[in-house]
Amino acid sequence: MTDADNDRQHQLLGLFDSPFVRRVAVTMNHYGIPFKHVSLSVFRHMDAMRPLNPLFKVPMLTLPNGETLYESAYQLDYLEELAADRGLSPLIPRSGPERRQVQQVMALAIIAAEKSVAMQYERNRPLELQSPDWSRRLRSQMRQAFSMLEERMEGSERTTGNFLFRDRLTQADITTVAGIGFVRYIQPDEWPTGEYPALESLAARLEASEAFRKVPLDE
Ligand SMILES: N[C@@H](CCC(=O)N[C@@H](CS)C(=O)NCC(=O)O)C(=O)O
Repeated sequence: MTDADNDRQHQLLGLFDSPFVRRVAVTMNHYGIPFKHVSLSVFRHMDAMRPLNPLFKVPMLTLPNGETLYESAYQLDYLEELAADRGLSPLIPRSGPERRQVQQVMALAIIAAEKSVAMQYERNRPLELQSPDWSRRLRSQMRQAFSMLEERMEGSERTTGNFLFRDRLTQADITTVAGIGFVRYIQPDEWPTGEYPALESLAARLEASEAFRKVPLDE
């Protein structure tokens, strides 16, 4: 591949330990869309990040035409369009009640991820400024969201489903497993091992897939 070809690739900015960056990366792998990963931290590499992304918000996806997209939901929206153009089966149903249902389970996964990221920010503050009440609230919101996902996954398993929507892999599975990966990697003490067995087995299956293995949390 020449330098010019490389310049025309998609480029994804942000560390894979971010559940938002990782869900976009896994989705690109799933659809077979090559991308260059720019592995910079919004906190530790601010000087290198500034000229690329002065908002210091990741993921940021740069398209081959140079356009930049912020917010993982809009990036996934774009990837769904690309997948449709290529005749690939969608991870988010294109219309109707199925679309809403998948999106609402994705919403649970996003709430779980957002709350765990917020807990991490709280932990990064000086000890004397941290609020135990606030952390407790975030923890209980995160666990509530995971419990609701667990309930859904148990229901699916009862009908021998391997995914949140029976036998169909959707973006709800990818986002959920990216969130679980984040908690277990960054805040292992916050993952209540054994409390969400159906989610744990979903995570084990997906983490073993090529799309996930290609985006290790520590890269
Ligand atoms: N809603 C955003 C959330 C992204 C997000 O919170 N990213 C974190 C990293 S996990 C970040 O950029 N943090 C730096 C900051 O918010 O200043 C998305 O889905 O893209």
